[in-house]
Amino acid sequence: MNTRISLIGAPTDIGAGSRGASMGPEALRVAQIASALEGRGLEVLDRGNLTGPNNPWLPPVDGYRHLAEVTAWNQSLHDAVYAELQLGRLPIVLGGDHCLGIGSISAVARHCRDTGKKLRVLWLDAHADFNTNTLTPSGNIHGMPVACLCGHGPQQLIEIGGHVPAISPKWVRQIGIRSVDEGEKRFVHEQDLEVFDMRYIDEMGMRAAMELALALTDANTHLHVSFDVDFLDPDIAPGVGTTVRGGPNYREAQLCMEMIADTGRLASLDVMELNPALDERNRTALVAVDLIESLFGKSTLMRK
Ligand code: HAR
Ligand code: MN
Ligand code: MN
Ligand code: MN
Repeated sequence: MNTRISLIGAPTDIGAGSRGASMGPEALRVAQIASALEGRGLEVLDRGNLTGPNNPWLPPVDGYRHLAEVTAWNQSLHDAVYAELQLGRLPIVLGGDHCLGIGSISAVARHCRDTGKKLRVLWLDAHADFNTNTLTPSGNIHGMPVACLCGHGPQQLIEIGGHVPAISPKWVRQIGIRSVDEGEKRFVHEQDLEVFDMRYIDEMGMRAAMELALALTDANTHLHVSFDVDFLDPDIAPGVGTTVRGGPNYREAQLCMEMIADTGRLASLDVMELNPALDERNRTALVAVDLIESLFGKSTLMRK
């Protein structure tokens, strides 16, 4: 695995339904994300924070809230992530709300096109984030990034990576899903997204879910993890804007991360939706950092 890490802060809540994810990058730094990764033997460069428009907190227009501002943040994040990949580094995006997955993953997809890599996106989330402006109940663009990446969204968001669609739904595996809106559900089925929802994990276990989610990855696969912190059960991760009960517990989440680490193919990561304004003594940031250590190979026993 690439041992040269770049941290990119994207301090905004421009796509979210509550304010506070803009403080996510600093909370992850306070939880010592950099030294935790250095403790894994990785070289860590903290590139600091991107800047972008403030959150004007306006109602939706044509089914989108803050489309112009969301576009500006994602364009800037795309450029930053793409630059790190071109330098041969492994970008970790410190979000920020999950609308930023558009900029991050469209840059990753562009890099994969440049280098002839196959892309696999693991979307760890309570939500499918597959809404469009006609399906959305809220207009919040953090509920739309997967649809935008697959080419269903406004022109300015779907074309950020220079190729429409940025990705195919076939490249995506969603894990931990337990809150999907009615219209969104139909669209998920229609587009044939592969979803390992909580019902699947309850019945088959995290191990079976991850074996399938990681199936058919090989030495030529770029593995991108988009980690929405609300993936986790709110008992261990209360500091997010949209908690949904019944998520993976601590051990299930650890196993998920450890199985990804075992592939050795992790090449880019988003850490999204952490909301310090809703957290308790930074404990959600701390559990996120703990899990990220596992994602980079820290396991309980000396496996290798
Ligand atoms: N599905 C709802 C909506 O679109 C809630 C989306 C909440 N999204 C996130 N990201 N927190 O996963 O409005
Ligand atoms: Mn590369
Ligand atoms: Mn999300
Ligand atoms: Mn979510």
